[in-house]
Amino acid sequence: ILRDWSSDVCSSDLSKAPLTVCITGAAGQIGYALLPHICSGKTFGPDQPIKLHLLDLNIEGVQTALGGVKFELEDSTYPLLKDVVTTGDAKTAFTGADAVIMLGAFPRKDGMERKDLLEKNCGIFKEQGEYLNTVASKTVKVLVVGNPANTNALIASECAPNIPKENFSALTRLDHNRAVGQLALKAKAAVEDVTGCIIWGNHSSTQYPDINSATIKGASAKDTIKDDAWYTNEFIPCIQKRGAAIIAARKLSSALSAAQAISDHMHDWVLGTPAGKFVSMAVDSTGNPYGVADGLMYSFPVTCSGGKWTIVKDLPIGDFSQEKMKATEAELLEEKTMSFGILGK
Ligand code: NAX
Repeated sequence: ILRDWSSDVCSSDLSKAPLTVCITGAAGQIGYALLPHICSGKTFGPDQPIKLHLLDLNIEGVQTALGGVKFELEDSTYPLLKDVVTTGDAKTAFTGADAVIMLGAFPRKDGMERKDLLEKNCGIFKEQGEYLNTVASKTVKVLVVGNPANTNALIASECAPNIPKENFSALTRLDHNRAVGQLALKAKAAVEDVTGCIIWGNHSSTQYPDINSATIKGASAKDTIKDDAWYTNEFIPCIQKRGAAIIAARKLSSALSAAQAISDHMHDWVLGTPAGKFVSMAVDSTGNPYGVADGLMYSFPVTCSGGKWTIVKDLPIGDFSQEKMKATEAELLEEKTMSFGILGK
């Protein structure tokens, strides 16, 4: 069955057809925090029934833990939740999937070089991309979260030529939400009054959190704050290194806020961004209006409507921004060269 993403998923008959949502790495900590968003209707709409395909490693202990998650889903009696499949087999997990959220990736271990990490993840995302290509819905929407998220998404997309490139994305919404949150704190404003923050580039410490187009209660954020030194010396590094700060404090990486961001990303992609608001998504850069190299999975400001994202055009880019956007582009180009080399492309 092909899902017509251009229709309003919340309306009429489509709300009756369950959406098959596959989550990889579902036994991990983000999976645990994300499931309530999806099953309660917060992510895909309050009248959208869901079938879950939960994938994790085919290892006994991991599959037992995943089974425990299924027990808890049963005990939660979510009215929208129609079925839960747990599996260690990627082909089973991706079969018929309308939406795929890829949390599962090989974690960076002590002493591992970036190339080693890319090598491990190239293998995973090549194989999973090939399965997506053959057994997922042809209109599937894929969000890659597992790091290095942008390049993993690029590899999955490369290995799934039957699925349009625009159906793949990587998560930078967490970075975006962090920027909104910090700006609101600085301005002593409500988060809903802050709009127009942008994350450019990679979900890594080279990302560029840009507030030059941001507004607070309709007024320029920079004019409201009047503190450029804070922006360059505190805000930008804070957002770039927020993930590390959370690991240092919690001894675990972000999960609560990551789950919220994933839910926001899928919600806005499927159901649309509110009028006058844009968000950040890492998407195919080909043909972008900001001169970023084609063929990367680069984070841009986007609006979404009818299940499709569009890069917001004509935003002001000064020399400072240009330099930062180039630096993160260079890192993505390097990751692409390395991973395509590993794949022999
Ligand atoms: P966890 O280690 O808690 O869970 C990951 C799960 O994935 C584990 O259950 C593991 O068994 C499973 N897994 C590993 N390889 C797999 C494979 N080949 N197929 C299926 N399952 C597999 O990590 P968690 O905290 O949930 O984070 C998940 C991923 O999100 C990590 O790669 C993390 O780095 C990344 N993050 C990305 C963020 C982003 O903004 N893009 C922010 C949050 C997070 O740090």
